[in-house]
Amino acid sequence: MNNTTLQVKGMSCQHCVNSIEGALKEIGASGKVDLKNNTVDVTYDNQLTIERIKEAIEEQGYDVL
Ligand SMILES: [Cu+2]
Repeated sequence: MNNTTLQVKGMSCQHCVNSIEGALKEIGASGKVDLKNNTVDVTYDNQLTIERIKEAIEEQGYDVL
């Protein structure tokens, strides 16, 4: 398993948390949003790439820094 923490811009409430964590789950990753630090902690296996993960978050309307 790979683990990475991404800085994500635009997350503000529980809706954002659900959108992002849901989108990550959909592609087979597991994400944990930290609203206070504007980060998403992502765990994923080698079937996925960091590019795919960023894309899934950006598709929800957030900017990955
Ligand atoms: Cu929100």
